[in-house]
Amino acid sequence: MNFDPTVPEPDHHEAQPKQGRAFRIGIGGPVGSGKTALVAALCRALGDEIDLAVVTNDIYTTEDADFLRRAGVLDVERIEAVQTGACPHTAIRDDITANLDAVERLEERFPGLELVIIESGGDNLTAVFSRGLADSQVFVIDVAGGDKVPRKGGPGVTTADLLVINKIDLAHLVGADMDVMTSDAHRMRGELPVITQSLVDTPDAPEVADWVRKQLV
Ligand SMILES: Nc1nc2c(ncn2[C@@H]2O[C@H](COP(=O)(O)OP(=O)(O)O)[C@@H](O)[C@H]2O)c(=O)[nH]1
Ligand SMILES: [Mg+2]
Repeated sequence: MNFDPTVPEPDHHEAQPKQGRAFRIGIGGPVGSGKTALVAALCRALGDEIDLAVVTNDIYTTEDADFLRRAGVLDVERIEAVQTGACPHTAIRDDITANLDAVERLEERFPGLELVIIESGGDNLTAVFSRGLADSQVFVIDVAGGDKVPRKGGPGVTTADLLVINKIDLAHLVGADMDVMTSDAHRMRGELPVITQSLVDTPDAPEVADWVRKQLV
């Protein structure tokens, strides 16, 4: 089969008009790269200034939603969990109704809602959000996967509105060369932004929080 992982699958949904509803930011990336930790960081950093809520996507459980509820970063009423079944990719790309329903429940519950952060279940480098679900998307990879990951490409790395290279505190332990990783990332992405961070060193993800603020103006 002639499968090219750098070419995104077709998007069957149109971008939605943004007036009169909360802005939606999708956070995708491989399992374990730090998506839930980033969501928690953004809730801490932005929760007091932005009326926000979160949708998590998990394959069989509500683990990410449970983690966020336990972490106490957001009122539990502001967290909705979607269970995606075997293919987490489908729920953010092809059949997005469960996610749109979750967003709608949050908007009904909080009429002034300004931002919904949607965390994908995450499978691999090919998972990206439909533009019908996310207005803007962040792709999170980590250094533990090795410094080759950005140059492997895939639509998440090449097309996401923001690429986050997370866990840079671990770079020296896994022998990942940050210069190689960031220069490859910039080469693959052209003008699109790249942020490197460690949620251990900067638990409130200040640079990503600033990027989110700019999305909302
Ligand atoms: N050392 C280090 N660990 C991190 C960082 N960010 C997240 N983690 C840890 O990585 C693991 C996976 O994170 P999680 O947010 O659950 O990943 P997800 O599967 O992408 O949602 C957790 O144990 C986090 O505490 C980081 O910047 N540095
Ligand atoms: Mg997660």
